[in-house]
Amino acid sequence: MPQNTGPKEFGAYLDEVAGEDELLRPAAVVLRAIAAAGVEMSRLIGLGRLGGQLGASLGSMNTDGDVQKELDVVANEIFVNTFRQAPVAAVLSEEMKEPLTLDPKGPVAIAMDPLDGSSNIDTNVSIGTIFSILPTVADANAEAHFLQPGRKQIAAGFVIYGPQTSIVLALGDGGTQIFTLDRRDSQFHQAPSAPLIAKDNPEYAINASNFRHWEAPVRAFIDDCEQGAEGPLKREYNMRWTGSLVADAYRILMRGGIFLYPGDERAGYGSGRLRQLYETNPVALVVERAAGSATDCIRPMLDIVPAAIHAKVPFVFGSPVLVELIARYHSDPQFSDRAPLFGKRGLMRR
Ligand code: FDP
Repeated sequence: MPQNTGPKEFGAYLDEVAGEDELLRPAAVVLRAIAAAGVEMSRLIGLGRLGGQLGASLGSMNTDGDVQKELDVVANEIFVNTFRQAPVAAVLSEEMKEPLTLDPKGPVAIAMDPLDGSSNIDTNVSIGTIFSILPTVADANAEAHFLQPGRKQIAAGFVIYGPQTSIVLALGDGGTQIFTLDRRDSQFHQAPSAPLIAKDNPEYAINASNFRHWEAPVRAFIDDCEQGAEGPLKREYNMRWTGSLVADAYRILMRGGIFLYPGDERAGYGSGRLRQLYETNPVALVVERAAGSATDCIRPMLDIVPAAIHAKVPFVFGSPVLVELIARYHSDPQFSDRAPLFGKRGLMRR
């Protein structure tokens, strides 16, 4: 790890961390492209409705069956075009059914969600671009580059377009760093300190409207959080759900807590809603590198071999104490069994 010699401009940081490494150097080229496209996206999103109907539905669907918004498609074009100038073998995007081969000899492949949180475009809530850079697999087809566990990521993170536009980045062996766009010079500058996720903070984020669809351990955990100091967890919990993964992830980087998008019983939600290659894996890497934990409720997210390029996976991340607690709700019946025996612990509410 290079010595931290103080806040840096994004490009200078990339040069320092990448050095002469044969994979980090091309990754750095891709990251510069992401930063440039991020400036363009930030400007476009900042115009809001002055820029046209960016949140308007196009009537088409993405790979997941979500209705595509104009900004989803524009974002995809902006990023794919910028990668054409970079040493990228293939791009996988939420907006494209198949990976797109660019430079077959390129040493890296990139998976991305060009516009995450698109249901929030019109609401002026932070949205983002999530990216994951992987080394290519020799003599393999484009899909094989992406079907590697998240631990293989050379770099990953997200650009968040909010009151501040920032890049949250984990590169190489370095920790997670944040670079904020200075709109005066259109450059990203390193934040004075790296984010460090609090070991514990009783604040949870989950779409609680799905309570009745969740599996028993998740219902039990949220039930216990809601009971506060009078319940078995014996402390007050706070709840925050932005409904935009990058915004919820950024908050957790800043002050800890736990995020959950578990599998549930709704059709198509057996493994939750979030896609492994361009949502959970990159967020898991920045979370782990900032001293947090990330799992599928039980297994470390970064160790899970993706089942398919657009596979979904249950996702839990945040303060290690809370991520461990949700695993115990899954493994130890004392935590999750609401049978009368356990009712004696005062866990029965419904
Ligand atoms: P969106 O559909 O607005 O793009 O994966 C996409 C995502 O948002 C995440 O950003 C967010 O965490 C989640 O879906 C919200 O899901 P719910 O609508 O089920 O709450």
